[in-house]
Amino acid sequence: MSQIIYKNYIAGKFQSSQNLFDDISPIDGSLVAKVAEASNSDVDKAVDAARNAFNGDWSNMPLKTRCDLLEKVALTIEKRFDDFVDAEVADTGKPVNQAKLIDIPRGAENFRFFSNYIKISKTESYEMQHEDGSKVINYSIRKPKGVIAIIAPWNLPLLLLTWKVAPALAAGNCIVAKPSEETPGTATLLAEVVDEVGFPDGVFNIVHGYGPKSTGEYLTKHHDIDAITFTGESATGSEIMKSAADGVKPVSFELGGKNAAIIFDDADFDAAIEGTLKSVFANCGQVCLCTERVYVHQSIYEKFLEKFKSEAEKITENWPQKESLDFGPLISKEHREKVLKAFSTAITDGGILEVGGGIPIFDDKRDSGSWIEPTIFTGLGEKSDLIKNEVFGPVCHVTPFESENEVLKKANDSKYGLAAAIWTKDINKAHLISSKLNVGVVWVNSWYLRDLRTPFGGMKLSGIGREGGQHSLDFYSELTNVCVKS
Ligand code: NAD
Ligand code: 6OD
Repeated sequence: MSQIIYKNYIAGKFQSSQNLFDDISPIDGSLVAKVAEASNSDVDKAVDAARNAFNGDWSNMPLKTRCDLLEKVALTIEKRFDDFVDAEVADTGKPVNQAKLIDIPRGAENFRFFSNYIKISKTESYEMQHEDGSKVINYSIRKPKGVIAIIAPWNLPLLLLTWKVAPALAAGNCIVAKPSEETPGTATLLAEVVDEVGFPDGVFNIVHGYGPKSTGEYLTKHHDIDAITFTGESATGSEIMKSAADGVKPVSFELGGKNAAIIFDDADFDAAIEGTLKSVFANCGQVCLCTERVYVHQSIYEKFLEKFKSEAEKITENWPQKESLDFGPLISKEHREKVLKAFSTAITDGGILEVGGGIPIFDDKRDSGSWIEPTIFTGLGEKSDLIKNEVFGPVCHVTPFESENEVLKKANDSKYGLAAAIWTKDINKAHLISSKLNVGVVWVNSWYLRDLRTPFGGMKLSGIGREGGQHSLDFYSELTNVCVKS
């Protein structure tokens, strides 16, 4: 079979590059594809193409025509559903079932949702009276910002890329997007879809490459972009903010988390076990919303820990195509090194390894992949590294608590503020605790239930701004107020 090359998509054309880098499968370490690293001059061409398209066809296109194109993108992703699933699974190793149920349908839905949402979005208008008795009307007009630089991560590659691309395009912007170097596949397929659907050249550009001293850094420092939207690590967010500073470019950041789950003694026990297993181990713990700190009321702590451990031990690690697979590998061997380091630090700090902690042995090609065991720790103090720092792997620490005040204090004692899950049948308690948690998203008796109209994002090191519905449109547009005296 001939070697796949993932090319850049610039000004409506697929282009290779002098530098090709390897896209490696985390399943078995095999080569998935060669990827064309965009040079500085490729990024310049992409930004120029986006600027020309913005000044030309795109921002002047009637809203309905623009929205029809976005809807066609959703339909074409659905038409090529299996290609997208295969590419996402090859790059990430995630279970096929997960790619089929979450990643790819949500990738399509992001386009459909924003294509519809932009049509019902509103602006403000106010009436007042001038002192001379005449009427004054203020109204605001929404305008696209221009050229948006998009930097995306590897954990939910299509879902998180399109979560930014779709509202940016819907609002009338043109984009230059850099997917993660770990997961270039579905972004390249998305470029094929955009090409097939017939967008004007330059509206949508994909540039591949690394972050620091490569495509990502050059793009975010580019003088001719109008805003930067980024999802990834908090430390990378800090670097990108520095890149944005000289041009005072607006930034929208979805960053890391160290999310708590709080299980009260009146919770539906089985639902709390099932939900917490999902929130800790989904996508091999590589979702920014994953729970890494589990606080359980002391009256049910022993029972909870025993059941939680026995269910975690049943998690199966298999080839992605197998129905029985619950759990894929980590994204890379480098990332696995970081996760294993967090485990060894936890042990040095006095943590008790309750489940997992190592690398599974398969005696087949998967031993060359980046698999890891689902892992549970107990016994650590609140100041230890495992409780304080994001691991971004399939691991949590379980701690007993006695009172609401105590657990609130512990849950809030974090430099992050992304998400939390609360498990209780007492809805008044759920409302009260939710109002006191310093996070952007709280799930009550559930986890990762999404309504795309709601504000999504984090506080503190977890991000800047909110995305979703009106919040996305607010970032991707500027408002002009018009004051009319009659
Ligand atoms: P990362 O920060 O390493 O990389 C993300 C992207 O940034 C990649 O495309 C990378 O090439 C690029 N990049 C890196 N350095 C750059 C630089 N100096 N300038 C420009 N671009 C640069 O993140 P990751 O490892 O891909 O993703 C995992 C992290 O992302 C975790 O911390 C996770 O919590 C976070 N995350 C947050 C959310 C959220 O919604 N809050 C969602 C997904 C992931
Ligand atoms: O579901 C979403 O819209 C979203 N932004 C999820 C983020 C997941 C983080 O890994």
